[in-house]
Amino acid sequence: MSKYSQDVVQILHENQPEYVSGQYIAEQLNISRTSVKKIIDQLKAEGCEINSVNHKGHQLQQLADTWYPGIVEKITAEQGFFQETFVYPTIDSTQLAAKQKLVGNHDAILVLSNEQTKGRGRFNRPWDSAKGKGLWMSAVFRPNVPFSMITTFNLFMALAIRETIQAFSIDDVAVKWPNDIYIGPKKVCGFLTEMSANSDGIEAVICGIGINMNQEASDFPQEIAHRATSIYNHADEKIDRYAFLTLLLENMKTRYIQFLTVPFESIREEYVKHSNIWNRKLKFTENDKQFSGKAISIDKDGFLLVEDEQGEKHRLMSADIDL
Ligand code: BTX
Repeated sequence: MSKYSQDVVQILHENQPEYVSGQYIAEQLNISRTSVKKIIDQLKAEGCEINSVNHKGHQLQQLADTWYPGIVEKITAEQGFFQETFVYPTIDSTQLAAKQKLVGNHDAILVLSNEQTKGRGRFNRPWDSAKGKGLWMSAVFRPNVPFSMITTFNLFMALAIRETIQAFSIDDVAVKWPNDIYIGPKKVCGFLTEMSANSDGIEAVICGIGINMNQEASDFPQEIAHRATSIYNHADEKIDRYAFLTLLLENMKTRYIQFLTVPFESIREEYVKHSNIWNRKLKFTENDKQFSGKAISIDKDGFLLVEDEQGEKHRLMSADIDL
């Protein structure tokens, strides 16, 4: 891959939907027109749809299913929230990378990878993160808030993620408290919030988000195929990963500011309305304990109130729920 291919793709992207001449690109990058032609051929080979017309030039129609760092950085720069952005073609886990990056600075950081080889959910469970199919990302926030507020962070982020997926899905998208987003009976996204703290207080909150964007049903490993879905399965067309990322980051920023400025109480009704756990029998696993029951409500601190089959009440901060 030529070291100029990132620049070429950025020029084409900035000028979309216009045609850009090979001559113009060559001049901008101080390379030959033959080199430009080779790079354009490479970009087409990796999946970019580019119209090349004699005497007109090259018109980008669609980017390949990958993250081009320059384009991601442009999105984050325009948005002005994350000071540092790291983009990888492949990595073990964006969550591990984010935890390493946050040491020694105070920045808000975004880590994205086109593929994860060791994506992890809660309790170290594997998270399937196929190459080019989803959004595998970790975001580091630096809230200056008391420990007690952190329990609700996840709930604000849940709404940001839900409304972004809903903007691309024909079918209803719901939050499954506390860590998943569902379309119908299947999981389309899992996310988790971890915290790094020292004796002075919270150092960082690291939010890891895995969203199935463009998988076909047959792309999922057999173990999860019956309970995983992608947004594409509920949309008319392939999800444009850059449009999706732009909206997600905007929604996360808005919900983050809300998290800092208003109590969970102000979004509780909205959260409850978009949750899929009401009026049904559920199986809960909390630590090693299992019981069946029903969800009654979410309290002002974001804890789930549950009544088990014996009529006993529980107040859960986190749990696994089988629908
Ligand atoms: P979780 O523990 O609630 O969910 C993990 C469970 O979800 C797995 O045990 C499996 O049954 C199922 N699962 C695994 N992969 C998928 C998938 N692609 N789609 C649907 N279901 C699946 C939820 O954990 C939190 C997941 C966070 C993942 C992100 S990706 C970016 C960041 N990096 C990283 O390593 N983790 C986070």
